[in-house]
This record gives sequence, C-alpha cells and structure tokens, in this order.
Amino acid sequence: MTTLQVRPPTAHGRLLDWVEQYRRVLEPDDVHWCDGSEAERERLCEGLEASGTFRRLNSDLRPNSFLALSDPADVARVEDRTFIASVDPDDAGPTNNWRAPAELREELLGHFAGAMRGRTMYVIPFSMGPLRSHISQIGVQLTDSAYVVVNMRIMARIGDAVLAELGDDGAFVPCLHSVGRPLTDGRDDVPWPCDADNKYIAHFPETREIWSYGSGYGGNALLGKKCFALRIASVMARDEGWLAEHMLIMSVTPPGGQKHYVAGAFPSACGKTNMAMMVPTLPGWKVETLGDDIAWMQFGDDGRLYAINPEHGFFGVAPNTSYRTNPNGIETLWGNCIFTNTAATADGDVWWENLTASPPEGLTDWRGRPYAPGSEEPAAHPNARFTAPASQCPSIAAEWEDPAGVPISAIVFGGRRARNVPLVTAARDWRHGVFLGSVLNSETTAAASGAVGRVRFDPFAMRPFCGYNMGDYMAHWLETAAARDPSRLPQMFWVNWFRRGADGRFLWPGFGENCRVLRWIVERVEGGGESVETPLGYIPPPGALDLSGLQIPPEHMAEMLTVDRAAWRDEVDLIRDHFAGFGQHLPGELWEELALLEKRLEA
Ligand code: O2Y
Ligand code: MN
Repeated sequence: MTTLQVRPPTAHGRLLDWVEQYRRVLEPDDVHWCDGSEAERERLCEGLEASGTFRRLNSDLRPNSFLALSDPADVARVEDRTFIASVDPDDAGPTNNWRAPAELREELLGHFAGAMRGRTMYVIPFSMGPLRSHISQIGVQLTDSAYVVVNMRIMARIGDAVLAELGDDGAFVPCLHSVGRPLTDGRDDVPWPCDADNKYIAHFPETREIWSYGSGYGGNALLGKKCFALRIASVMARDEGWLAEHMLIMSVTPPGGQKHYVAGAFPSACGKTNMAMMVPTLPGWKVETLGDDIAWMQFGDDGRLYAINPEHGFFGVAPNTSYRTNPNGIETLWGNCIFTNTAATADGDVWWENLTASPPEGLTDWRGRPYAPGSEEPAAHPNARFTAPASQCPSIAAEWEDPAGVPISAIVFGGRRARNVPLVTAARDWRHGVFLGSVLNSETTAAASGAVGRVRFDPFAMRPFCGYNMGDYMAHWLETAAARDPSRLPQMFWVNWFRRGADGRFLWPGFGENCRVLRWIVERVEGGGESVETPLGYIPPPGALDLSGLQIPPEHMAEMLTVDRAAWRDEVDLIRDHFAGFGQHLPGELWEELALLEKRLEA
C-alpha cells in the first residue's frame, strides 16, 4: 500500500514526534496513517490476499471473511517472552518476567533497527472503550502488519474518529510492533512474516509503553488487548484508583424482574466467551452480552462499580465452539470475520474440531495440508481463533457501548478444577471475595504455550496479564473498596463448572445450564438465595438451585456442593505456598483470611 501521506492527519505534536522518532529507527518504505474506513479495510484485505496471508472465504457462505494460516512457530501468546520492564524488579513481582528497562530497550532497539525495511509502517490510532467515555483510553500502534491493522479494526475503534478524540494534546499509550522480517536484499515476503526465535512482548509500566517484536499473532500483536487493556491498564488503574480486569461482562434478567450486570474472571480458555453469550435454559430468564474478555471498572458517584468493555470485537477460540456450546457465538460469525489457523473446507469455508459432529470431506488443515479423517493431529490448531465484531452477536446488549458503563451487581471467579472447588460459593464480604479471587486456580489449556493439564494459581485470572506485582494488585483490590459503602459493592462468587466424578466425567452439564447458578447469584444479590455456611463461604443446599428438567443424581449435586475438609486442608497448604511467593507484598488481610479458613476447616 503506497499511500504515503505527506500531511499526517493530526497536529498532535507529541504523537507526530513519536511516529517520526520510530520511523527513523524502523526505516519503513512508507508510512500510512489508518483512517479506519471501509475502503481502507478493503484495500488492505486485497493486499493480504495478494501476499498469500489471507484466503477469502466463499462469500455465499461467509461474506467479507478471510482465513489466515500462521507460521507454525507463531500460534499463541508467549508468556516466557512477555516482559515487564519496571525499574525495580520488585515492581514486576514473582509472576512476571522482569527485565531492566534500559537494557531491554537497547536489546530491542537492536531488533527494531531497520525492521520495517521494504514494508509500510501503519499508524493505528485506537480507542479502548467507546469514544467519549470517561473510562476509555487511547493508544496508537505502529505496525508493519496489515493483518494486525484489519484485526485491530474489529477489536478496537480505530482511525480518524480516534484522532479527533485525541485532539492536539491528548494522552495516548504508544505501542510499537514489528513482525521482525524486513524485506531487504531482495528477500521475498512470506504469508506470515515473523521472527519466531526472537519474540519480545515488552511492557514499560513506568512510561506506559508497549514494544512488541517478532510475532504477528493474537495477544502478542494486537496490542490494544492483553498488552494495553490489561498489563498497562492494570498499572494505570492502580495509580488512578480503578480496576482493569480479565473479565467478561454480561447481564442477567429474571422473568419480569430487574436486570443485573455480572462481571466474570476466568483463566484463559475456561469457557468465558461461551458464558458471556450464554443461552439460558430456564424459561423466561434472559442473558445478554457486553464483553467476553476484559472489563474496565470505576466507582461512580453513587458508590456503585461501573464497567465498560474496552474492546469492540471478540478474539475467541474456535475449536469446540459450536451450536451446542455457544449458538450466539456461531451466529456472530456469519460474516465480516477473520479466522486464524482453522481448517478450510473444500467449498471455501472454515471448520474446527467439534464445530460439527464429524469433519466434512476434503478439509485442508491449519498448516495447509490435506486433512486425513481420523488423523492424530487436529485439523484446526487448538488455539485457532476468530476475530468477530461484537455488534454481530445476537445476544449483545443494547447498552454495551454506553460510555457511562453498567453497574456491576456481582463478580464471579471461575476456574477449571476437577475436584475440591464447589459448583458455587458466595463470599462473606468484599475482603473474603478478594481472598477467593486471590486463590483462583485452574488446570491449564492451550491458550498459552506450555504444559496442558497442570493446576496453577491464577489470581483474578490475571496472572499472565498483571503489569505489576500481584501482591500489590491484591492490595489494590482491598484498598479500592476500603472506604466504600459495603451495601453498594458487588457481591463476589467462586464457581467451578468443571467438577468430574470418579469415572472422570463432568458432574455438571455447564453451558446454558449455568444460568441455574446465575439465578442463585441474582437471588443472593437481591437478598435471598438460601445458603449454608461452609468453611469456604456460603453454598446453596441442593434444593436452593433450580434444577427443574435436569436429571442429575442427588449424590452428584451433593459432591459439587460440599467442602471436603480433608482435601481443603491440602488446598490450604498449596495456598500458603502460593501466598508466600509474594513475600511482603501480600496484604496481611489475605493471610488473615487464610488463617480464618484454616480455623474453620478444623472446627
Ligand atoms: O493466543 C493468543 O494470542 C490469544 S489469548 C486470548 C485471546 C482472547 C481472549 N483471551 C485470551 C487469553 O489468553 O486469555
Ligand atoms: Mn482472555
């Protein structure tokens, strides 16, 4: 795209200086300021088709949609190459990879020097959150990837409207990105350029900057998402007294009743997108979607916590998304989507494991090879993704872009645990809720590179996404509500849809049936919801959950709704080790909560 703009579309001096500073370092052939228009999107997609990055899908089946197959060495977030470069290592804390900022800058500048030769540098002004919201923030990403631009256009509000909002002097988070494959010395381009052996996803919290090099994939490259909306925003939120969280936002409305907004923190690939788009099975109950991954929350003058979804689209895991697991998700994907690393069908559509009961004939797998049915390897990569406009979701709430945000009634934490963690537990109060969030843990899946099936503590589902010391982060959760009217605060809950019986099978049906648990949560919020007190918190007796129409053996319900004291004494030992890892940064209140739990387990 040779559209060098002689006059950049802004008079923002600091922005212009920053773009010029890195143009000199990156040495692109030209610079394109993204206006966010449809015409621009079309031109970029045509270019991506020509370069072999995109394959246009059959427009009768899925209009305006594309499939990209990545380099097999660039398929997921890379936690071991994700860095927090704070001056003091203690500010990054034990859950982050720390690097000294000056040293990391120098190392990365070595990679960035000339990295865009032969390519266009795109300047993407983007807003995380609706324009004209006091909760939203603006970023500007430089990238040499047109794939990133068209994905960002779905995931965030981008272009001229954002520059207008920024004005001549507005604050923005500078985000630098290169795939790290300059076209020099006659080198041909490849469909998925990257520098797989030298990836860096670097965050500079003190200066609120993001530098990403070497990867073109997902959270590594779409810098508004995990890098800005979570890692850098969590630091901003700490400094400014708000919350930047890895949470879905949904509304739940009882038949003829009042609408409640629920935020939910679930570690990667625990069904968060499915839950956000849930089709409730209880007659008359309504669930609507406001966001599937990230919530930014600020207290309003009325003492309630208001949330916006800073994103504009969904970057969801494709495998196992189906009419059974997430009908609204499937309906969202009717067109205007980008698919990455799914399989391709013979008629020019996409396919992934469990989209249909069996694979169609004539599939091409995510590596572009003919797929042999029954093959050991999946047709779609386990972390294959769709990028889809949120506005296309049939369950999207009318108010999902309300600049004021929506008042949150309940915060739900949920992990994937085969044993010990009950189906649902209500916290006693905010402090106890923070304790439950701080000990959230889950069995790992394919969203991040690394072993699958291990249990790891993932406080507030933020372990890979907190831009500072997680002990301080937990303290921030306590402090932020310390002086507030407890009756205005959201109530907190811990859920686990993934309990398994002795035979290894799931005990709870999950998906739309989870609305039965949401019903109890709403009842609690409204002052009802029968419960029994357990060492862990308040749990519904089986009769307090609406199980009408379900055939779950009573002993299974009992298993999911009891706290096994012996097993929990072992859990306490694990929690103690987990807490000890944060040293002096772990707030004393959480040690006190652990001691209380231990005491209650002994009683
Ligand atoms: O692998 C990636 O780059 C994507 S990870 C991701 C994408 C969307 C929403 N959540 C996640 C996550 O890992 O939590
Ligand atoms: Mn996520």
